[in-house]
Amino acid sequence: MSGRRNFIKMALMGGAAIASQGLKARTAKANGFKGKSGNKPLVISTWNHGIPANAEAWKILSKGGKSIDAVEKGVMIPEGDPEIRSVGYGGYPDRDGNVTLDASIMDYNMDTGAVCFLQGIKHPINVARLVMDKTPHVMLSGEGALQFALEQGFKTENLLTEKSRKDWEEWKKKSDYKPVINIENHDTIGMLAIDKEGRVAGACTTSGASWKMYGRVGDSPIVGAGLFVDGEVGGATATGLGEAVIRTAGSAIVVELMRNGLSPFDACKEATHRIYKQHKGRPEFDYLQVGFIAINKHGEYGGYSLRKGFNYAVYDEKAGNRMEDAVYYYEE
Ligand code: SD4
Repeated sequence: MSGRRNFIKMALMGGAAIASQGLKARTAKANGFKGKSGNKPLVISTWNHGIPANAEAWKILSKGGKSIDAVEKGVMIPEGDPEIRSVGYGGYPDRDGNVTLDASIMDYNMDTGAVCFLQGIKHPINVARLVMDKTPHVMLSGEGALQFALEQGFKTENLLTEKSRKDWEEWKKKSDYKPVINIENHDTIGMLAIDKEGRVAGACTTSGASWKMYGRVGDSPIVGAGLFVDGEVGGATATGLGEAVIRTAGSAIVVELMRNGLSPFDACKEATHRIYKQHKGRPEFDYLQVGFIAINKHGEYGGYSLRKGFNYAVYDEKAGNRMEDAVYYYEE
């Protein structure tokens, strides 16, 4: 695209403001599957740890199992891996050294469950599933979530690994809270799957923003923010700065845009652009990163992020399990 045409396109997108800040708007070339009908089953999930998580989910999907079981089992893999520093066991702690976990799960029929600010339980997604299956509620928090987990037979364990404790000691020397885009303190696992029967389900789990305040809850356990599924349409999940995603009802917006006819890619793109507009000029804008992935009920998928660096894993029968880089809005 010529410089002039590029400028016009940016201006149309509200990109003049971006140009004046020295930021370069991206032309959005769609990625993801955009055909009339996608593949079923299909599973997609955020970041590199999506590959082993997808592989686990695929064991269920490929045998004709339910997407809700696939996403629950899939995200347990990064939750249990101490080398993944942003989810479950081994996750970075808050500024006081506590590992506090958020998770949610949602099925095609509006069944949903979540836990937030949960401590000492390695697999919060299993607790979220039981909130969904066994209680009349949608979300349990903190002490109450822990009490419920213990009643259900879960055991507490120390989730702060030696590595994370050392990193926290190091962080305390400066105590500077400034999330760093795309590095390990920003990679929740969000997973979406559609099974052979066409049922869409999703799960999202994280230790949240590292060095956060004690008690802080992010977008991941909040239905409509970090995760949303409506079986009539599809599902979406988010990664990045939770405050921005909560403020904008991110995943619910993506699903609503798909309901209005947008492809998963275009819906993720539109929601991200909206977040850009709503956050430029805010103090957190400098380190703001947000990424969405989505699938629709036909098995089409897509992903998009504000800044460079977000990727997601896709697994279907045709092409196997692979990574795709999300198209992004701009670069500095
Ligand atoms: C949160 N969205 O708690 C989560 C953190 C995250 O990649 O890393 N997302 O804000």
